[in-house]
Amino acid sequence: MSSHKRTGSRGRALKSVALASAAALVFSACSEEQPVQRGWLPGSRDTTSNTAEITDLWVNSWIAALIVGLITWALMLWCMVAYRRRKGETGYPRQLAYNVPLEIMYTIVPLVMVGVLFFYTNEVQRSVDEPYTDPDLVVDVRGKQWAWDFNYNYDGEERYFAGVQAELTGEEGVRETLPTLYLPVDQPVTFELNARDVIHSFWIPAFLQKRDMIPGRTNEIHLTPQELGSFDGKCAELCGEYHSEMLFNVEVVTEEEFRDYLETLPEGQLGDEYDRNPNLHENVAGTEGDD
Ligand SMILES: [Cu+2]
Repeated sequence: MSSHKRTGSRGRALKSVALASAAALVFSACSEEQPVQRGWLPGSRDTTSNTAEITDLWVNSWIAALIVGLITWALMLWCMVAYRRRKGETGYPRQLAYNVPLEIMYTIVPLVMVGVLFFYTNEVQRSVDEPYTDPDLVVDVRGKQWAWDFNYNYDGEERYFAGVQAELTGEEGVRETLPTLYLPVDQPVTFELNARDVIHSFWIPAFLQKRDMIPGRTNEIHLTPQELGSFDGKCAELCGEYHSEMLFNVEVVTEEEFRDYLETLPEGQLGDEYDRNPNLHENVAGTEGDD
């Protein structure tokens, strides 16, 4: 949402919306390194192939919520003013019970609203989660207490990066020591999200997507980075004592730079053998019937 309009003194409700959004901004920890800021959302519409759709879903949900809010506040105010106690009135006002049309109305209307939200959420989610049939790049991301391993498979070439936990000393320059995920711009990538020990969550705020990493199970994210630049990544699931230090950098670079970077990495992959329970994947996969 690019602008934040306030209409007059529409009171506490708007104020709390503003407060909530300010809090959301603070908690989403937008750093000064983020290339673009636009209102309440990090990144831009074009940061990845999915960010436009997700932005629209978010903004339109807010607009819908605001319209419902305005109607509700107006009705409440109208009741308070029109049916206030007048001078000389005593006792209770006329009591009303079992108004069937009214009850049907306030059952149906919220159902319709939930239905509409469900419909659009489902549309966007299906579109965003549509898997790539043959992505140029597959990154098997392994979350571990409290760092990240990145296994790259690019055109059949396998390379790996073994992440070491950052030491957050409060000094300058720690950012450079964080594990860094490199991605080539404009190339579809499938992230295979795995956890080595406990549940983690893979989150690049500017990409507007976040997904849990669960031991023994592989979740996926499919996207195409569309803008060059540096982004912040982090674990978004409380995973132990140093959860807050489970950070990483994301560098979206040109294809050439990406190839050069891959050359600097050792060949091979860091697979299940480094998991806390190396057999978990097979066992869980076996019971679920996927690979
Ligand atoms: Cu974690």
